[in-house]
Amino acid sequence: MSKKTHELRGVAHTDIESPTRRRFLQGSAATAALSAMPFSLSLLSGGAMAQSGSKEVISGCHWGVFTGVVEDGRAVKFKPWGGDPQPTPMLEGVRDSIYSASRIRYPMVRRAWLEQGPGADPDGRGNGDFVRVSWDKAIELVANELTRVREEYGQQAVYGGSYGWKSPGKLHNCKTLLRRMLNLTGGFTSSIGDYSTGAAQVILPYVSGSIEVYEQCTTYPVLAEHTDLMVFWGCDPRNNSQISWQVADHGAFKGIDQLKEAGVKTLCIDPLRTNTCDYLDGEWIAPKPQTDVPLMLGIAHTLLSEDLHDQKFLDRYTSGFEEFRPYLTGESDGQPKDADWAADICGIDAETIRDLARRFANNRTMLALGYSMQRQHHGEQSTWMLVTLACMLGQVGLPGGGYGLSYHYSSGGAPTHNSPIVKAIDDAAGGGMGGSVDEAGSDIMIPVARFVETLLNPGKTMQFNGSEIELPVIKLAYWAGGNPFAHHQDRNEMLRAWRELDTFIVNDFQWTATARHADIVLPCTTSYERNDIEQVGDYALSHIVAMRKIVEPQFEARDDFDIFAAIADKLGKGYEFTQGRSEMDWIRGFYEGAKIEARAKGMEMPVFDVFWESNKPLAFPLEDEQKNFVRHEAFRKDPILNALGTATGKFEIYSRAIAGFAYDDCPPHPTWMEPIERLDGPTTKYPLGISSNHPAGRLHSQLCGTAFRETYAVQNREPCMINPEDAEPRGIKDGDVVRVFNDRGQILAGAVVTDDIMPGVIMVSEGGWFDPLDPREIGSLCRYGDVNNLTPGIATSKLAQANCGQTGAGDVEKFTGELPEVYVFSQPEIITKPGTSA
Ligand SMILES: Nc1nc2c(c(=O)[nH]1)N[C@H]1C(S)=C(S)[C@@H](COP(=O)(O)OP(=O)(O)OC[C@H]3O[C@@H](n4cnc5c(=O)[nH]c(N)nc54)[C@H](O)[C@@H]3O)O[C@H]1N2
Ligand SMILES: Nc1nc2c(c(=O)[nH]1)N[C@H]1C(S)=C(S)[C@@H](COP(=O)(O)OP(=O)(O)OC[C@H]3O[C@@H](n4cnc5c(=O)[nH]c(N)nc54)[C@H](O)[C@@H]3O)O[C@H]1N2
Ligand SMILES: [Mo]
Repeated sequence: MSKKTHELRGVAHTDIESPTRRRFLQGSAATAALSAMPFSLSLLSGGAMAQSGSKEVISGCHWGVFTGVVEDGRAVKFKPWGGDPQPTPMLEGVRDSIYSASRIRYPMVRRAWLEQGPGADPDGRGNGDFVRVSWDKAIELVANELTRVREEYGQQAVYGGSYGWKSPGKLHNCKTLLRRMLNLTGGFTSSIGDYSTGAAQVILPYVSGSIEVYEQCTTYPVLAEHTDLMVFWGCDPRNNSQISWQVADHGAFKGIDQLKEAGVKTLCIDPLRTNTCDYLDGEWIAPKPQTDVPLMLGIAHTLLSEDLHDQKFLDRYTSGFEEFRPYLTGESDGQPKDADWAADICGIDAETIRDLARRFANNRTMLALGYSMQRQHHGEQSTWMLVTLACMLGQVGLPGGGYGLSYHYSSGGAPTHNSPIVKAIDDAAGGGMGGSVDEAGSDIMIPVARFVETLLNPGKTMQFNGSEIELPVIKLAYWAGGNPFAHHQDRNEMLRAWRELDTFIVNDFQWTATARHADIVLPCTTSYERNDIEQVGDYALSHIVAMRKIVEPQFEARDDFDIFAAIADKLGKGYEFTQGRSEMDWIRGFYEGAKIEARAKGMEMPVFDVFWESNKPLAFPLEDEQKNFVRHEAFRKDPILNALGTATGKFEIYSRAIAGFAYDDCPPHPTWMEPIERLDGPTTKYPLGISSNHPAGRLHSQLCGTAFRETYAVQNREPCMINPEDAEPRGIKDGDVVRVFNDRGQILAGAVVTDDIMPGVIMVSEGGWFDPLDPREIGSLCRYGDVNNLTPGIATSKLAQANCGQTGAGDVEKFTGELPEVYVFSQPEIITKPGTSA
């Protein structure tokens, strides 16, 4: 173990943590019998209050732990926490989100809806014609409308699926709070799955027995010690682990440094030269997007034909290779999936493909896969084929070998600390800390990315993962903590579908396109205007952090908790919603629960008030077992005792269950099927592949409305990466405004001409705010650059019904017309002529 690795171990990286307390926590872990030993405040207090009028408050957010510097009631700076190995520059945008021009100030109702009732002038949505109302009025409108829709159409007509990344925090989880309110007041239609791993999380239980995508990978310290070849396959931890679902620990940055230090050879298979590739001086291999399955098959074919595959592993730990083999060799369909065949499709030459197979087999190789490849038409196949490839290599369960599915996500691979789990408020459907079991729950769930299809096809039957769903009639949708007018594909199809709704209600703190397309808009607080509690690191669980309020709520913003409590109260369920507890009662309760669990693990956490006042995250120890975690090691050691959760207890390269569904778009073993469109696809009309990666300077659409946008926007438009080979013939120069288009839609964007993207592909990040030139016109030009005007709204397959955000083709031209002003980052104003919406 190198010295560096040793120093990085555990909690030793923080200069803010009190060494005394650290030793205490670690010591107590060793000697389970310590009784509660209160810490003296002097040991812990962080000097939160400086001179009058100025204070420093520690808190946490998706972007990490930080200190809010407050002067005269205003947050003037968010300083990164000293214990953060690599703070993200986005923190400055996070602070600005409190004060940005796009902040929603008051409850607002769309004029046509208010004056003429639900469903009025549905194509006027998005035209900016809102009327300010009082909170009392707004709550009453929402409560009455919920009642009306449930009475007229049934509870399923209320959609509360409300997907989105909201803000972290165990209490102010607006998505859970929305469901809590809806459950208590009469039920609703909910959603299942997510946009992130919609395909992988459905297929993996058949393949490896669990969803895997959100589970721990072999840790970075193990990789640094044992891995010869690290393959980042559409996987960019240095971009994507800037944020976490909980509070980011940024452990992936430390991990990447460990790889660098150890001199691990890295290979990046990606249409883009990624940040991770650059930083590690990695070898860059750029296949055409959406053709990784052929590339993987070409490698697999080489392994088999050169006898480099591990037959013993396949025999002992997998089932179904014999059913897959004839497909691979071409015996079953006359087409060997060899390197030459693969080269024609993916654009990597055959000799390179054969060489990859040999290098993978002759080295300790870790295949780290991102999620983009399964966010594509037939996206189930890439994940399945990657696991198959790893099984053929036979290194699964060995230190530093096999595959990992979350190295890029929330710092997967950062070792897990010995920490209790802090519980959270629940949706009241199943009892727990709130609610009673007899309340009506959500009995209909639709796959999350099929909401638009549902609106357009009520009553239709849909296949989903071996079952049939009858799509409900939906008349009211309520969103809190998500931005569907950014995250969902095929914006214009979505606009058509939205016209089916009587009522669309949104809680948010900023005027996103989603809020602009709502009928009732309720302004919520940012998480910097309320108190909460959260864990640091989704995988690392290194600390518990008090998310302390930094400033008072702006304008008339209210906490989602209070908003939903008020609606529940109007509907006679106020007490059931709050349980009579205040914000701090709930937070204290969650902490106390964790304290009990910690005690069972032999650790004594400080009493709540001491923790809360300390103004410091509470650190938990890291033990060797977790530090040296190797994924699937137990299964490899004893595949009977530690059988996988699949039908056969082994990795399934052929699935009888999937064969039983007989889906034409999801065969029973990994298979290459052409997507509806791709770069150089046989039936693709447009010349360029469109990628829509997760943005380097945002969390999806979050922060797009802040000053941080200026660090990357081009003439105030979303950047569009394009290779010089594609830019030159089109007369496009770096910094030009371009129009990107296909048959589904059109957007403006700002050209970034660069060799970091392969020829034939352009990249516009997801999450740019939708800003239609004429909101009434479907197909109108988006002024800012919402890439989901261009992506297809189709499902990956009947198995997962997941989204295909990373599928698409189109073209680009230099924009020569008069450049329209971008409206979407300011307060709404009436975009069509006044009066036309009324
Ligand atoms: N083309 C394409 N599309 C994609 C993707 C892609 O790769 N390509 N990726 C997909 C993926 S993986 C995801 S996860 C989705 C992300 O889609 P979303 O999760 O919908 O995106 P966010 O921008 O995070 O939206 C969160 C919203 O919640 C609001 N919010 C934050 N905190 C609070 C709060 O406390 N209360 C309330 N009421 N609101 C709050 C924010 O202001 C913001 O408007 O996008 C998907 N869409
Ligand atoms: N900074 C930042 N980090 C984030 C997020 C964010 O919005 N901003 N979002 C978070 C969320 S919710 C999620 S789900 C994850 C998403 O994690 P991912 O889905 O893995 O992220 P993407 O950015 O879509 O794609 C990752 C890489 O895949 C490459 N890629 C795209 N298409 C292909 C392909 O066909 N083949 C190959 N080989 N590579 C391809 C892209 O060029 C990119 O480098 O990220 C998380 N992290
Ligand atoms: Mo995601």
